[in-house]
Amino acid sequence: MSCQENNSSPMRVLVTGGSGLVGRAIHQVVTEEGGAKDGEEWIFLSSRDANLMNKEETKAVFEKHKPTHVIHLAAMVGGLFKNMKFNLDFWRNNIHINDNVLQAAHEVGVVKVVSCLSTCIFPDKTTYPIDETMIHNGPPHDSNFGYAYAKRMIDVHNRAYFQQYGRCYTAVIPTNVFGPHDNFSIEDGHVLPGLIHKVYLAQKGGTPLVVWGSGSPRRQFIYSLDLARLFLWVLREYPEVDPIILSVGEKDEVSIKEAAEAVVQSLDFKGEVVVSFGNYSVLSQNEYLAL
Ligand code: GFB
Repeated sequence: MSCQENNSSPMRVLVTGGSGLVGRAIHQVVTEEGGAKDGEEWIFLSSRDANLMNKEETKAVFEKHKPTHVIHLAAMVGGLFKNMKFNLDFWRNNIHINDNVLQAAHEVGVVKVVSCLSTCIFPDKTTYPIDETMIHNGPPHDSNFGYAYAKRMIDVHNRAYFQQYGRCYTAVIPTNVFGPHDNFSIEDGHVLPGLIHKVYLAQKGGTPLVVWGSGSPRRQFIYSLDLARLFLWVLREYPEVDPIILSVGEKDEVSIKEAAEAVVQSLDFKGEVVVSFGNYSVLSQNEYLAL
């Protein structure tokens, strides 16, 4: 579905989730790498500016800034284990945020929105290679169904805004993102910042590094600044409503064990490395093997 935005004046871009991992990377590309064009205005929102789960606050912040374009990153996010504990919160909070943001954008006349999905929204049982047409083809993995279904619904919003109002609202599907300003919480964060934090503690305490699980699950990782540059391309050039996958090539997929080895090497960790099922109490060994 190709859409055409009608806007010739310089963009005023509002970035929701502007203080997060991807938001700060976009800020860096825009301010330090000449990513912004002359006359453009970029506004980076953080949770202090508005509670996007609240419809009135969302509407007010959009009316205040009157953006022409939006990069929508704000979301409740977390690593696998936080997802497993709070599926209901991931579903409800993200559904509210997305509905409020997209409707406020529509009401103030935003001509283009680029929202952020995630490769974890794809069906659990699928064929490879995966492409963008497959996101609704079956249930997502059970571990994060709340987050995955909420993110999938952005695609439903986008298609419906196009069908009913001709809006050019689209989405990108990045793979696992890492980079500066990540969430380094061991309990709630993603695997790379979690491992970096754990290596730091193991180095300080002279204790072993414990890598959770079997180490064999495979992931693709994209650096936040690379993703930020791709976001700008999508905002300026990508003319479709259908989402677009932003990932590394399949040959760049790594196992969790290889990811842990890379962290160990980069931080020059000389201690013992243990791959363990036992260290995260919510999971049995069989459940772990499914992740
Ligand atoms: O980044 P992560 O938490 O999330 O990675 P997902 C989980 C994998 O890394 C599992 C292993 O196989 C874990 O057993 N792992 C090993 C660790 N050590 C650690 C550690 O110290 N911390 C963590 N967190 N994992 C999330 C989705 O999936 O990815 C979200 O749940 C979102 O919805 C996000 O899409 C991108 O890659 O499994």
